[in-house]
Amino acid sequence: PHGTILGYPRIGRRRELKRAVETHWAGTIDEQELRDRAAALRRETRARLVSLGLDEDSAVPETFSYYDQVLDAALAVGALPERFAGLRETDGTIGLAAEFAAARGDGEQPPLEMTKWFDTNYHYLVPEIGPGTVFSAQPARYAGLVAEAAADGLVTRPVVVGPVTLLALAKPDDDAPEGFRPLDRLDDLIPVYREILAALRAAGAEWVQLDEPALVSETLDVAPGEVAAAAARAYAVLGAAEDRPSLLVAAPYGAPSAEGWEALAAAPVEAIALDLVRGGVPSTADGVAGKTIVAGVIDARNVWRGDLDRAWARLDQVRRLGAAEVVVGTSNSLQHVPHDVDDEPDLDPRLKTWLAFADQKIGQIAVLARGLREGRDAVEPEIAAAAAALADRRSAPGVHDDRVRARTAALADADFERGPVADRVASQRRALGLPPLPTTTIGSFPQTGDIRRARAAHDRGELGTDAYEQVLRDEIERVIRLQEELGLDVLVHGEPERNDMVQYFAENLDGFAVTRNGWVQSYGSRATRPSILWGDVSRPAPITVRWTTYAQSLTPKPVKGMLTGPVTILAWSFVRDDQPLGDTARQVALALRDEIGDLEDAGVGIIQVDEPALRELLPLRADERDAYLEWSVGAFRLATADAAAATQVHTHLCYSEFGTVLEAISALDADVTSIEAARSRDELFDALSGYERGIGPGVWDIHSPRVPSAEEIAGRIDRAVSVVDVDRVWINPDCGLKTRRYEETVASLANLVAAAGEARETLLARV
Ligand code: THG
Ligand code: ZN
Repeated sequence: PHGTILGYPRIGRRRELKRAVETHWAGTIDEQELRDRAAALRRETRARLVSLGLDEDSAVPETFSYYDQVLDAALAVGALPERFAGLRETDGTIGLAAEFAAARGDGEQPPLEMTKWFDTNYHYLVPEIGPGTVFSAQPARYAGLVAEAAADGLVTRPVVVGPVTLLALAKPDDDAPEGFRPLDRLDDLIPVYREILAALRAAGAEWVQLDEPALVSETLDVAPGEVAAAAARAYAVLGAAEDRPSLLVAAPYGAPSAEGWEALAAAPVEAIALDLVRGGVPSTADGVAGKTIVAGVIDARNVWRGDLDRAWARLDQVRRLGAAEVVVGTSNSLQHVPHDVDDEPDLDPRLKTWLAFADQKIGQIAVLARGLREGRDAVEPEIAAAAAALADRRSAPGVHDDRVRARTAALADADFERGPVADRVASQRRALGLPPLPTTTIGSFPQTGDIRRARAAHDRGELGTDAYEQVLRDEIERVIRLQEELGLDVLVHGEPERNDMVQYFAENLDGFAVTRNGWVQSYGSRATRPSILWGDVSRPAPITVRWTTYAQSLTPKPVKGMLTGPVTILAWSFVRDDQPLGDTARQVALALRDEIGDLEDAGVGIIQVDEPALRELLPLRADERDAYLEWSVGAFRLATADAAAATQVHTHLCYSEFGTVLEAISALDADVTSIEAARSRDELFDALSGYERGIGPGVWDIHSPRVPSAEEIAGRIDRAVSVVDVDRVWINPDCGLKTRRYEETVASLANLVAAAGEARETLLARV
């Protein structure tokens, strides 16, 4: 083909897959019905991609997954952890029951760990591989898709996470000895991939795409040189296989390391896909001359209408590399952007002309592909239209706001500094009078069907604002009473007024737009609608103050004010690409700084500024990390530094790999940090030893419906106080409770409070 994309959203334009999967989990539809609905969704998707211009053979990728593409690859090579072995089908194959159990846990069996996929907001399941893992090819999940498309007369290109990335992302299983690395199993894995390739060819695939983003990352446990060497080995063997489709190896999310590029160029594969938005055009290397380069010039990480003139220039540069053929492509899979701008009736029409979601990006690909086929002249009008939209955006009101710019320009170092920690600890102890091992939650309480329905009715104009707000106040009162009954020490209002912790702020700040159908998969069946940050940011009016003060009016116990931090607001939005991220972050930080001032004026003594995404935005390349940490930590400090010494500033971080950002976490200068621990406890405790601020390592994994026993929680508390000074330890779940049900919430929090109470008594007995 002349143009292609590396992947497409699989959740469905109206989240059809979510509905199907979740009703199956609820037992409402059986497996066959789920499979039928998924097949219908795939057919519709393929037809759409063809109609958008991906109408050549192998231009349409098969990137469907019921849950996660990394899990799919692990299961396709037979790497199902032993604890789920009983869920294999009678013939030994791994079906949907085992797949969903691995993804979500099953009774007493914990699921695979989940962590973020490179520097995106997508989360994958971490394969567990040990010396004893028995690899066996189970290609049916991919071959079935190809056959299904072939039956409709279309040759599609299956996409599989490549063997090197699969092992580089895996973790050693429980039986692995110290020092074992999953990548040590590469030679055992390669023949299994060879079998999968043969099966795909037999099913009718002419091309297979193997995704190897490990080649661009410097944040993995394996060094770039080793990743490159592994790729050289793997693709030498796979390339030499006789019975296989043509191979496209993709290196999305950045530039491959120098060694990685050499290895790819020299490998006996037919095509290489490069991310030419994040990475530059590499220099010519041995082997390029015989290959096709899929030039990823259309940005699949943001929602801006691309600059086609610049994209064309890039294509020209790639052509000078001397490859046999150049195909226009996306920088990476479109799974990280929403489906279609035309599904957004509420967006400002002018803003819409600046945007491109997945379908519009495919339109851009189709234009450039036509240019490659027929010459640039044939597509000159489209290139000019893209340039005109960009020019309009640059000059639009709101994109530059002089008042906002004057404020950021006037910032001085002192604006980023809070007073000495010792003074803060003393003032807060006096002001708050909390017990040792204080208990709290992260902020959100379960969002009940009643709240969701009320919000939806309010959005449709069927429920008046007064009535809607009364629903919210009733819920806040219920949540406060519940926390009082449970005996928690620091209460929250539960955030019933928030649909999403970023979108809520985006709706209340100038410079942002929100979408109606702009869903992007976050993990499994869950998705978010990232906001679009298009202009200079300011806060027209206080946002959270009235909800927090209402909650505080109901109880003598302290109620935490809850804000989302500047880095997370950026990380979970589509950000503007016309100024440095650090500049945008400071604008958001100043808006939050004003909100904190207003909360303090209203008498709120504890304010949490969540930064769950701090780790998430960490650049994949080591040489970009210091600059990132500088602006991100700076933005958090700018938001919080004006708080009085007696005001206790909390923050919350999600996800593992605490160790890699521990220094940055200290530099945030928050008084208390709560952090996810459940899925990677050992690493966290190793990193925490001797930590010198307040810390709440999560003692309840809220990502699973399991209710932890008080004994289990007590064990975790023991562990925490054994590595951190007891005065600094807080007892909390490891994330917000929004997605849990009340049933599990009440039972788990009761156990958490009981375990904290016992730990306090043991401590008192000890002194
Ligand atoms: N908000 C935003 N981005 C996020 C998170 C968030 N990215 C990372 C992390 N949290 C991902 N976790 C989740 C957890 C739950 C859901 C989505 C992402 C979720 N979504 C609802 C669903 O899919 O049904 C829809 C929520 C809604 O109605 O807005 O449950 O918290 N921005
Ligand atoms: Zn969290």
